[in-house]
Amino acid sequence: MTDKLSLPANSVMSSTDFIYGVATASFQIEGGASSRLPCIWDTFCNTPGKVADGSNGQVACDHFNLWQQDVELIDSLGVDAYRLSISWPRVIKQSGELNQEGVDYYLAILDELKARNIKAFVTLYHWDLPQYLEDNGGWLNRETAYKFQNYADKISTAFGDRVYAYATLNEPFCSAFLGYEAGIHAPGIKGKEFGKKAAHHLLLAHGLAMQVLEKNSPNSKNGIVLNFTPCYPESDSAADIAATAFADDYFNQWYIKPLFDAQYPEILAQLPKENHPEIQDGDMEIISHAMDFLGVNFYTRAIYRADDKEVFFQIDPPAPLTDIGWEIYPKAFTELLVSLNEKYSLPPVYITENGAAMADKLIDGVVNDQDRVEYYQTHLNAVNDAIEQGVKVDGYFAWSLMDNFEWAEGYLKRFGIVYVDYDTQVRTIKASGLAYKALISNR
Ligand code: GCO
Repeated sequence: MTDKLSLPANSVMSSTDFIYGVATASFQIEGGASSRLPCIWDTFCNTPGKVADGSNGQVACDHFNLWQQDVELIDSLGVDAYRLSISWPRVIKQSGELNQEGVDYYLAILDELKARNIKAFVTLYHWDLPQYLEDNGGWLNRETAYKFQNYADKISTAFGDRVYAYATLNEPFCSAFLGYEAGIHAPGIKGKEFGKKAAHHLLLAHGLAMQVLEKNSPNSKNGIVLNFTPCYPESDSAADIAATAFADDYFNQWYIKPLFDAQYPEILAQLPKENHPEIQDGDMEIISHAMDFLGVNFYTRAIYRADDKEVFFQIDPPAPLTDIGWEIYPKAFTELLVSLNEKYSLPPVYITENGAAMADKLIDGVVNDQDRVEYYQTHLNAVNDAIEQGVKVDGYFAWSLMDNFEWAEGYLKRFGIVYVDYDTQVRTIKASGLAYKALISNR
């Protein structure tokens, strides 16, 4: 085990041009729920049995009130950039007009970041869909894509030149599959006939938002953030390999291929008609709008075997596991980046999330999370390996700045490089945070 993070001196990642940042999302940290409209995660949290610890986002890390000290904390880590998301129900009224109070909240944060020379990476949609839109069908309703375009249009106009990079969506796979097919994330809808429909409207929303971002914010870098869980076969058998390729198309390529190739993976033809997305003329052209960057989130891989009933079956991940049960397998990170670079003509890539939940203990004011330091070291190495194999990666964001509301896991899983005591809201930089800070300042 090491308590330091380091990279070779001649690595691109050791240059001051390489952007290091920390990431958060509005619903996971803000709280301040009474000064915004309800979102689908409020409703989901209020449904018994949906969130492991029965918690919600009413207070979270109270970042709504503590944002000034949190920006100071971010600055104290010496990072180049901060990735945050905007709460749609905080900034847009049900009428579709801006809610100036909500906008002012973010303007103050963005101005403070600018004053401290920290680049703002703004995500427009990190899963907190206004509940009134869900009541109207949510992402199963094509209309929601146009509502998103209106939101993107208004907010990017209001933000002016304060934003370094805009991501339209965070992880449309999670919104579509976990939210509308597996039903384990908000809005908790379950059924194979829904997932790809929701995905299509999300991707359409992305393309429509790219149009207005390009117009309103031509100087920012505009793109999307996708998550990937690379798929590996359990054995070398032809059946396992074929099943794994299907899973990869279903979970991963489904969200990237339309962006670069203007089409869905070929497995579309194998899906029952009732599960197909509703594609209208011109949609794929809108979806494949050119982007300035691709954001890649990576945590783990998945292993599959062939299954007679379901095509593929995901086996339990082998050790070593993080505290959330995800296998630690950094090699998949390198292989993912290299394979995406081979398959698609990628714009520059930012690693917009990478990190680990660990069973942290605050002892005498210290969190000695050497396991997380080790995770970061091996994954930074993996990104470096991909760069050496020709992938253009321009930055890396640790997920997360601080412990926060981990969706269906509530507050039970800690991903931060800063520890949060939820009773007192005291923040304590963990050993991993100190190591990250040293890595950045020693460049
Ligand atoms: C994500 C999510 C984060 C999660 C993290 C760990 O974008 O997947 O953005 O919100 O907290 O991934 O599960």
